[in-house]
Amino acid sequence: MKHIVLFGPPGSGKGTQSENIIEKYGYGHISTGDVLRAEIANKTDLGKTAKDYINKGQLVPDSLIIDMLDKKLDDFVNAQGIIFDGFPRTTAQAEALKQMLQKRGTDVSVMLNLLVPEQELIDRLVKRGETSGRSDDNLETIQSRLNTYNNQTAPVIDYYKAEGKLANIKGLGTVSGIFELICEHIDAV
Ligand code: B4P
Repeated sequence: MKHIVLFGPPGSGKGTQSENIIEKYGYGHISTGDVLRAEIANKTDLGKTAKDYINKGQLVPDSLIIDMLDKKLDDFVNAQGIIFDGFPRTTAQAEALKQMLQKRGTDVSVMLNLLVPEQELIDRLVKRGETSGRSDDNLETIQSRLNTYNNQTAPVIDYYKAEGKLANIKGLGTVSGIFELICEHIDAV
């Protein structure tokens, strides 16, 4: 089973490219952002807690995310592969993922790191904010999300580099062109 970590700053195309990967490869998909938004919509305890962090552009605490993910993994025991979209976002989450997969006799196959210049990220997210209805797609929260990414999430790149699993991908260009690069890496593992 292939385990693909789809990584990058907010707006880098993780959600967008996940859809393409699912369509072509039929892999299972875990987007922690989507799961949290569903929890918020359903007004669960987790959703109520997560809402405040998301609206401030901060990360939801590791312990909540890790528990949530551990349960979710059991949905995909028969999948040919799993895409982790937006997870891990801290080195503690990366370490937890390693342990969760080890417990199931497996490991991360590759980390695909989408590289996109910061101004492009801001432009994409502001544009998405015009129609998405997402409470975190406004300029102030976008700036905060980018700071959070630089301070807490970017170190995850070194974690996977040290494991020999980092693949950098230019995330600027057409969605289909970027998807071709992604496929080359998925097919190579
Ligand atoms: P996410 O839902 O993961 O949101 P995101 O990082 O903004 O990326 P997303 O996948 O939505 O956007 P994409 O790049 O595809 O997280 C939201 C929040 O949840 C976080 O801020 C955090 O608070 C919380 N959270 C989630 N996971 C967590 C975790 N593990 N730990 C703690 N907290 C967590 O697309 C952006 C836009 O760009 C789209 O409009 C798209 O159409 C466009 N686009 C994509 N590719 C393009 C291209 N090549 N050219 C032009 N536009 C493109």
